[in-house]
Amino acid sequence: MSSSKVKIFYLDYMGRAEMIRLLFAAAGKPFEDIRIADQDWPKWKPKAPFGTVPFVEVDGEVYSQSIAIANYFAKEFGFFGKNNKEALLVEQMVNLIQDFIQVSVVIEEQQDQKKKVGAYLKSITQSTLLPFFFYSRCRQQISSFGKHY
Ligand SMILES: N[C@@H](CCC(=O)N[C@@H](CS)C(=O)NCC(=O)O)C(=O)O
Repeated sequence: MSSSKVKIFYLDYMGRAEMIRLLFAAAGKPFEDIRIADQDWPKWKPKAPFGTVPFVEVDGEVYSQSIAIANYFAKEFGFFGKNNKEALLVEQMVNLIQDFIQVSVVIEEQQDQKKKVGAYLKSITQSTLLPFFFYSRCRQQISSFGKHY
């Protein structure tokens, strides 16, 4: 891996590729950051193993699925914990972030502004994830105001 040539293919924003780019930055390893313009994506799609981005090329071989890619490089760079228990903690956070991504994708995919607001409201009132985080965040804020709250 140390001398591998790596290309990361994604669209021109952070999205699902950023954690892979960040792993390389944290490890101080070089990679080619290939950012595909939205309008060019249809032309690239057939080159992607599963028709999606991100995908990576490592020494001429192509691989897909953001989590599989990130886990692979995290292990290669020594960021996946020292034992299985630490790996569990790493994967726990990765899966939590995936849950947030799922919620945000549903909201962001709405083109209609009213539907977008509706999807947002639904996510904060009906999913368990966001209320849980808002609640713990609010509780943290409120308790920092002092003992009377
Ligand atoms: N499970 C896949 C999901 C990949 C995915 O849905 N990528 C989106 C961009 S975030 C995509 O390729 N959209 C374009 C398309 O499906 O044609 C992963 O984590 O890599």
